[in-house]
Amino acid sequence: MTATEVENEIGRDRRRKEDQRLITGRTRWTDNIVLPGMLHLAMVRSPFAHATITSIDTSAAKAAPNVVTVLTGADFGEELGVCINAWPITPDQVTPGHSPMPSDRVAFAGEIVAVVVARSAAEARDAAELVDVEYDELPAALDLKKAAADEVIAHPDLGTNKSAYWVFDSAEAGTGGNVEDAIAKARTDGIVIEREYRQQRLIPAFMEPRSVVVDPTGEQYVMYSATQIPHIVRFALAATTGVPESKIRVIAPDVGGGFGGKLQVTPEEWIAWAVGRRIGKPVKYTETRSESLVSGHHGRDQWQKLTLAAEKDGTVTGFKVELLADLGAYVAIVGGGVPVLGAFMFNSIYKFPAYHFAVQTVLTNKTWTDAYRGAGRPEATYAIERIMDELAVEVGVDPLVIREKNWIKHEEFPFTTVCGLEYDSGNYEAATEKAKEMFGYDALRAEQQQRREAGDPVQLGIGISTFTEMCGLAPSRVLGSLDYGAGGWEHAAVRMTPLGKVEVVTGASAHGQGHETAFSQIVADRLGVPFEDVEVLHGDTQVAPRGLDTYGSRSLVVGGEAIVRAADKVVEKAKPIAAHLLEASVDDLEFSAGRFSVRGTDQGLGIAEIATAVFTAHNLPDGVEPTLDSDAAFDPTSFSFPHGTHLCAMEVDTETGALNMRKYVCVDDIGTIINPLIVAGQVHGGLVQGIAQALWEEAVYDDSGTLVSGSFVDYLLPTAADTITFDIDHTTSPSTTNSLGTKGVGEAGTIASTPAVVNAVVDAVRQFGVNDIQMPCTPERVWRAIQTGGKGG
Ligand code: MCN
Repeated sequence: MTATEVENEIGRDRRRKEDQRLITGRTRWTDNIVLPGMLHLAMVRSPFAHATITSIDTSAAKAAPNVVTVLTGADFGEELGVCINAWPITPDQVTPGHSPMPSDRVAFAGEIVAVVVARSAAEARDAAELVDVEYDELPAALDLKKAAADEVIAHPDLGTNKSAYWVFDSAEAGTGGNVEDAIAKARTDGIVIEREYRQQRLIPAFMEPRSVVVDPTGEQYVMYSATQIPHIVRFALAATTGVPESKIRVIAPDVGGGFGGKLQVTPEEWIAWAVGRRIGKPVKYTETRSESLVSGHHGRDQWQKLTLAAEKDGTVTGFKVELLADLGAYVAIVGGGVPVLGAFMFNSIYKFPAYHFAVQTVLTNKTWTDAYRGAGRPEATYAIERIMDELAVEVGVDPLVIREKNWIKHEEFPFTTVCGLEYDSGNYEAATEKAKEMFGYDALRAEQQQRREAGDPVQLGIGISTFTEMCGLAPSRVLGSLDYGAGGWEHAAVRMTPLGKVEVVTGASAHGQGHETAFSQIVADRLGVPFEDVEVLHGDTQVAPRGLDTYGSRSLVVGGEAIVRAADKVVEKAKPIAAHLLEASVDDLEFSAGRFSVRGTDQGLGIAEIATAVFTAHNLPDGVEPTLDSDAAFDPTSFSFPHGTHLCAMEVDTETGALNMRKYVCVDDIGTIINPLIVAGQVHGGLVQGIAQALWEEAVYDDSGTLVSGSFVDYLLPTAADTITFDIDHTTSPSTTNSLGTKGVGEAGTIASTPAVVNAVVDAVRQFGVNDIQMPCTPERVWRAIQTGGKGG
């Protein structure tokens, strides 16, 4: 490999090194783990959304073949622990107690009431059917609006469903004006647009169901779990059970996706931990897909009431957002925090002079909600991008014109928004210009006009979404100011081995993002070593003891920068050794492409040779340690703010409501790109998830609180066959908050695409009086909206 190739690792299309083992079945998922004497667990779950447990008879199940025991919440008492809620968003938040296995009352259909321990998973499941639980059904709080009015109480002991009321007001915060004044002025002398949008409930659907193995037989308690957050799981177990962290090892082996859905210390993990400790043998639990859908946490589920005030020319003067957010039956680890994250994004890329945000989080008798890809930001982006289209209609201009009038100009960066966030860099003009060109915007608008005039049964809609998001979940101080339970730093270690290879240890815990490849590229670039010589270790609290895991598109901007810093320290450490071995002064050395050279001579030494010299330690300068490794933790001063412009062309058959996506263009600005191939994969996957919210996915409950869409027959998860080929490209405004200039990408596609698609659908049928269609925009909803002039959508 030449030095030029090494230098160009950043921005290079490397195939993912982890894929070989992931897609050829040569890895070991949690469910593949087999330990001597291991027992298997099956959960008995409530069929009722809300009921008192009057009795549990486990005798028949206990007598079933190869059943070791059956345990209920009462059998454990306090030993079972409680599920953690890490983020009360207000000091007076009403938070129901959350046992992993309640013994008195269930609060959602799917909640665990007993666990069967047997010699095989099949026998455990069969025996679970024999557990006889008597329930007294209670009225269930299911509808979000009715629950917010306390019509039926989800947890009778609390007396209310209202969990927390969290407000941000720019006038009070001193970041902007008074929104009520702006609205009042616009009512007399401008434009006021009021809309109510619904974010339906979604279910994170990962390829590998959740699975956990607990081994209590050694010196340490070892938990293997298909989790995004091994470090947080270890912390939670240690903090709540009194077992020191050193005695707990959590291993997330290769994990088959998470999308936020594995960002939880789950009841199943608590139960497996407690059962393993109680019986002193290794235990395994792997959920079925139906269990995953009903009891893994759900996402979104909001009503958004919006009031936008503007001058007659479309210059926005104020934006008021009132949310109802459904927490489900319990407050999950960041359940209440999701809408709070979103609060800072409703102003998106725009310069709003006044802003007011209020969210009421509400308890219901449905599965608890938490982060799902984007967490708060898709909701915010949807609201603002939908209502900006409405403003354009009111003013009578192209929706792009309204956006351009209100967005932050590229020369205005860094820009402090009405929420008090400082956006470090961006160029909305460049991304939009590029997207328009790729899309053939003017030609498609002309075709749309022709179809309208001709009364073509197939109409064309054009949807726009110009977005930004705050990701790279980090600045610990900012998270602290929001009372967020944990900090946001990330840790890395870089170690050179005796043979000159490199081990990188990261606290980020990949579950499909390709970190091993991208992080290898960073280190190969920084140390000038071949990409193949870098090994990335992660996902095991014994191997990587420090870390805060993967979510919020943070791994590259926070974890990647920690790696850069650790690698740079290794170079600094190697420098005096190189000078000593080369018999030169440190000041005369330069480091480039993996080699220390003495300026003005042809003398030099590769960093790999220095690593070997350090290992033998035969000839080191006095006082120098015989190791070539270092570590670093990074806590950025701000979030990262990727942005982009997405354009969607949608054909709508007005006679049937059938939709046909014709074109989708996205131009994202994620600063410096480490691996374009990985980024393309992230964008594609993200787009499909966002489009799925717009068109297909919805968790539906019946009147009794049963999840009707409890299988993939009814929960419409798209496949590649349901989507088109996306045209993706990038512009580059490097971030100034990390030395690589990168911004996160893991959620961008999901955040941006939902409003682009719904805007396209609404744009196609607006001439029938339609200004909203509830998601998912099924053909039936589209058809009804056309028939009723918007009322049936
Ligand atoms: N990357 C890059 N250049 C950039 C930005 C990112 O090369 N400018 C690369 C990174 O090096 C990394 C990947 O893209 O390999 C994603 O990076 P990042 O944006 O830092 O996101 P995280 O690694 O922190 O991943 C979390 C993010 C989130 S929040 C969800 S949800 C999500 C997602 O990643 N879930 C996923 N992508 C997923 N992809 C898969 N396959 N499975 C999931 O569950």
